[in-house]
Amino acid sequence: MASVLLVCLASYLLGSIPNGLVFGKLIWHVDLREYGSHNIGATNAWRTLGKGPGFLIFLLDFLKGALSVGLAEVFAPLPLVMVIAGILAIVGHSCSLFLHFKGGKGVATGLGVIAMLMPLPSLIVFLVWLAIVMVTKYVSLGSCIAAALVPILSYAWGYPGAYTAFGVLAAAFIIIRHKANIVRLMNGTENKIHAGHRD
Ligand code: NKO
Repeated sequence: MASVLLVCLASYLLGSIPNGLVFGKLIWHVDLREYGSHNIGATNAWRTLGKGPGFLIFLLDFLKGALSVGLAEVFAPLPLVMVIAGILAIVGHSCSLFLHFKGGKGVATGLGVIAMLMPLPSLIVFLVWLAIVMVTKYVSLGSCIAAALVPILSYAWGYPGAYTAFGVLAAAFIIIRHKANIVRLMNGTENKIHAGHRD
């Protein structure tokens, strides 16, 4: 029981680390919350700081999700604990202990979680995201559709019910976090992705 609680705490704390904000300020002296979409995620780092910074923030946020599930796999290897660790990492990223419970949208961290839980579906989810972003240039659209695909693929692959339930919850959470993006998509005012623009 103690190990379950420790894994949960560690996952929330890991998720809470605001990589985009910390590294943006530390290395590039830029507060991502003041530019572009005002989000602290990899997309806004790419948009505001450039491709390298965007990729770095993606990798660090991805690792938060992957590490959280990895910790559960080692110290409390039950499907339910693994998905709770994943959810807590995503929630930590979006409702960070260090940012007055504000934060990002949970996409890169979510990909880190599903990479551990369901490697092959996560690769498909990533490829679908990539295709949508390359064709439409709307990252938010790719993220919402890719997230919605997670519970469907989990179910189709026959993963434990807890994984599919995780997929439903995580997808709903991520889509809700994209509310402002969805409004902009419907108005035709959503930003198309291009690297290194500070506006
Ligand atoms: O700045 O509001 P913005 O335009 O930045 O950003 C919208 C964007 C926010 O997300 C990010 C992270 C981008 C990471 C890209 C690689 C991940 C692609 C895989 C997506 C599928 C994840 C679903 C996980 C569900 C559990 O959307």
